[in-house]
Amino acid sequence: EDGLQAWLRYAPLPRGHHRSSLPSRIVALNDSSSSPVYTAGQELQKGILGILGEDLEICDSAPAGNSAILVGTVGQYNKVYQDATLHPDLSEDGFWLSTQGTTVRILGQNERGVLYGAFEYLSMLAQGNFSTVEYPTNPSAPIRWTNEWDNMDGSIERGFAGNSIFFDDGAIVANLTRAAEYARLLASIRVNAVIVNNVNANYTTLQPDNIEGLGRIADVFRPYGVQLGMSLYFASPANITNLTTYDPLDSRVIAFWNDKTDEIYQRIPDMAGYLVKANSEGQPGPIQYNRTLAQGANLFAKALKPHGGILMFRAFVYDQLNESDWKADRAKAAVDYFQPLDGDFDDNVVVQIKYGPIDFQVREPVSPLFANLRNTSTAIELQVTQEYLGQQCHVIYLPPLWKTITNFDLRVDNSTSLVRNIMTGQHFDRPLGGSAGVVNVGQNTTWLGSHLAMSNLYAYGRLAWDWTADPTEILQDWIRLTFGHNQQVIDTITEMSLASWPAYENYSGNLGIQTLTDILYTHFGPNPQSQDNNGWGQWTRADKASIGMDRTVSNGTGYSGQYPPEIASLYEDISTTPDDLLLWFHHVNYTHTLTSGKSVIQHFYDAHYAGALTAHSFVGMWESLKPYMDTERYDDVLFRQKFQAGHALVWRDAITNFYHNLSGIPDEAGRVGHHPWRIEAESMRLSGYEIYAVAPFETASNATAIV
Ligand code: BDP
Repeated sequence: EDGLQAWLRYAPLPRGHHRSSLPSRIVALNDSSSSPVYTAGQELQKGILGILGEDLEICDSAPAGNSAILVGTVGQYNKVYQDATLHPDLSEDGFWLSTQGTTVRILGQNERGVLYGAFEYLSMLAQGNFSTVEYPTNPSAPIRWTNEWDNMDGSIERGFAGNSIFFDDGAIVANLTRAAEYARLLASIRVNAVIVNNVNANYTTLQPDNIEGLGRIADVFRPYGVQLGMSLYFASPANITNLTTYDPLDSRVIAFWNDKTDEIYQRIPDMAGYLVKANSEGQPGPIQYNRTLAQGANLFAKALKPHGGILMFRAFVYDQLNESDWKADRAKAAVDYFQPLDGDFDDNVVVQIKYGPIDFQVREPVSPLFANLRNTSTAIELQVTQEYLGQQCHVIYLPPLWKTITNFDLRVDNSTSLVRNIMTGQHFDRPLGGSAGVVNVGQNTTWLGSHLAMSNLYAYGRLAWDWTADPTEILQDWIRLTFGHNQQVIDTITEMSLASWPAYENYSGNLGIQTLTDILYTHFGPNPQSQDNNGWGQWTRADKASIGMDRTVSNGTGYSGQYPPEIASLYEDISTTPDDLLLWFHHVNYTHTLTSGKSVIQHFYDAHYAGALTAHSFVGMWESLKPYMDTERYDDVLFRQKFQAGHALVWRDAITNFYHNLSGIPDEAGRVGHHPWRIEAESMRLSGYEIYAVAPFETASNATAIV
């Protein structure tokens, strides 16, 4: 149980679940090994052997209505069974699943859909569900992608599970077994494309041998119906040709990208498209040439168009800010840059928008850009990798966070306009839309560096397919598939998971102040003062008496005015701003009273203690599962839970001490700064260790540690 099989373990179904009559064979209507229909047959065979111990043969035809699991597209099915006139209501990638006694039919709108249906059936079997069903299911959106921030040298930006499974030393790795295994996992959750290299891209990706290497990745993805996409470095023409420009309107630059794109499609005819980060965090872009972001995006969109490719263009564009300019607000940047360009993007451009206006913080309001682009296709960008959220060393089940965003009603034109309907293209009737999850899997056998973190990847795919799905049901499917059927295991992991995001918010940054993490580099431990005096525009604006960023139109940066009127007035008014976003929108005294009746500072103290206590309780909860768990995963998770419990204390004390020192306001419960029972490492008799002063001071008690 090293985690490699994730939720596709096909563990034997415990006794008591078995059902007597099973279909007696598998009929796969395409026997070419690169076909997802062929893969579906293989996967069913392997899964049923594991789950039920039956070794079914695979054949390519059988009389209709026979005892068989039949897999194929609707087209293939109706061709073979000429009397059949089955036309389930399917859209692209959708499938129809029918289980009637020993006749099971899994028909896809396309081959990828067939494989999705096979995985759905296997998931039912693995969970002991033998019910009779017959239904079609279709995706919420065509774009259900992951982004991997893998560098060509094999490192991964914000990856916490070892080096890349795709790249090493400037090239594509020779052994792509893990890449194929990853595609299998993704197909089982209906993710249909992967951007394999970092948004902070490198022009070397475009060298002929690397295109060939990317072609090899696409080859191992293909049997799983997963398409490959790639990130581009905007200034590439000026790096790999003798051009001295990368101006998107220069005909030589246009020719370069057209030719390069043709070359790539020659090797990878089904390439999904490109992802471009331009004019952001030092990346070059069209603005260097006084061209608009839309002109920059359309350069690639036009090159992709003849091949059916999609250009994902990131809305994460902002400038370094001058901290002394109190009206400067990075949260406003995306709307400022993109709203004036609405309607200027080609039809195969999708603007990829992070869920909040800043950057994957523990709590952010919805990015107002979703309400500001009516004539542009959009997709939401989420992070499965927990960059600001504990980096897989803290357990956080993310779907409840995602749901606060996707279920949010932006009230465009004063009527219902849920983010999930905007980003899927439905609301503004756009041809494209969907989601990109930044996953950053690595070579670690657990994929993400932590067994429990995989619930987030599983849930990402399930939600991308259906944003109305329930996070708890998804979670419990994942638990059964990953850890088995024991009710205590299911209940305990559910309880931990559902308590996890609120706990992390409590001890890392609450009331909308953002994750008070080290903002300048690691994004990991507490470092509240790094939030101010930096050009990155993530500011607490805390002083001796008050805290929070006034983003109102009347007194602040004007950010709240970027929302449609009903939402703008909700946030403009301190009395209607929800407490959990109070400090995002308003600058208040520490003594300001929340709707709970507590002061802001007392809430800070209490929440940090409560959050740390919850994190501590996870250790005991996990220990209670020891009798029902394999040692390998039990030990691995226990180690992480103990780390989290300790790190939550570091967080608690760092943040409470910091604001206690700054405000001088005592904790009503007398806890902050008083831990008489604590034994400091530096007070012990030391041999082989030295005491050293820690900076920032509040990350260690007494500002000292041992080394
Ligand atoms: C920031 C990450 C950085 C990414 C950037 C992005 O720290 O590594 O390159 O976002 O999304 O949060 O482009």
